[in-house]
Amino acid sequence: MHVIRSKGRPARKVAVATTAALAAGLVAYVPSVSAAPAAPAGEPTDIKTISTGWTIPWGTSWLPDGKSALVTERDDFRVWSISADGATKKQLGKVPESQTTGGEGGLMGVAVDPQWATNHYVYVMHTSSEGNRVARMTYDGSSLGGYTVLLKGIKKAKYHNGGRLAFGPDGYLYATTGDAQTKPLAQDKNSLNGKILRMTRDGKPAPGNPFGNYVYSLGHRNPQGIAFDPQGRLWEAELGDSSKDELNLIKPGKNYGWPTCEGNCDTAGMTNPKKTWGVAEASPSGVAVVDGAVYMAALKGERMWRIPINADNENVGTAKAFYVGQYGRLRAVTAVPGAKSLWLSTTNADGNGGEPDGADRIFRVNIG
Ligand SMILES: [Ca+2]
Repeated sequence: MHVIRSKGRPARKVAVATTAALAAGLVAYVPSVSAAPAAPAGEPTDIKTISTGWTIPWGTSWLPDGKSALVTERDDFRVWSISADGATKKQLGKVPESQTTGGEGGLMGVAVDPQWATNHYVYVMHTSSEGNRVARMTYDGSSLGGYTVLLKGIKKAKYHNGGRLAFGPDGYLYATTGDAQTKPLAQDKNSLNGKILRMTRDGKPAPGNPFGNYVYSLGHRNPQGIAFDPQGRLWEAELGDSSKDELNLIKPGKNYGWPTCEGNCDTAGMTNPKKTWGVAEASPSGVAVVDGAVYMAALKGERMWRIPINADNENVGTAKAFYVGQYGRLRAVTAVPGAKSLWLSTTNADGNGGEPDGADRIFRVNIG
């Protein structure tokens, strides 16, 4: 059974005392100037809105100089530039040959080339008429152009389109692809679906890939965020079906289980996740690594998870949730270059969130 993961969003929890309750002396009045308790070291200390007026901002990628970032909007295929302080927002253009899937497809991930200063390349993953594509464009600091298809023929579906892009420390581009609601594709090494792919800047399979094609890892249902830690390890968040979402540590050629396994299992040849969650408390999308932890944005779970990781072993620590129910569906989380900070964005203006166009926003979260 395909489970549509995002319906029935509960009402926001309102964290302020009512006037009536205050008047009745039922709750203590806490002056707004009082200091909040200090956050433990390495945890988020404060969050503030830096940009509003967005409609399903799906992907974020920083320019290497850290002065601005690119942000995609899923359903109108726009790419924006936004300054590091959030004050300046400029529409750069639309990604050509894009369309939605009436569900989760559209303009999804974006990755700025680490060598952008010399090649001006940016990469997007988007849905088109024949399926999902990875495409390369040029952005010279003022406008977006030069659309070149790097990889097409990734099957699309209403749901399970994957869609996130990231450059590895090896200089290759990684992309997550969903099973396009066709489960066996995830186990087919010759299919582009249900995979993490690894390719060159020109869209060729990267040298050293485990099966001699684009496939880097397999057995994924709807892999979402990917992020590398300072040790060069690749962490991935994945939407399970009806029971378990996953945080995986990705290694080349490994099989992450779907559809044989969802969450942990004992099947030979399948690699178990490092952490699982019930789908109501997660349904993850983006991930980022900052200061010894993976941060994972949750859609249905309406929270941001912090999962401690270790530099010298593959164990993960106890996950802790932040902002539960406060801001709605959280989609992208991105490390801010040169700072112990994150950008975090909502997608409440989609069919699942039910809020009007323009209702989404981007936050900056500082880490203590
Ligand atoms: Ca799995």
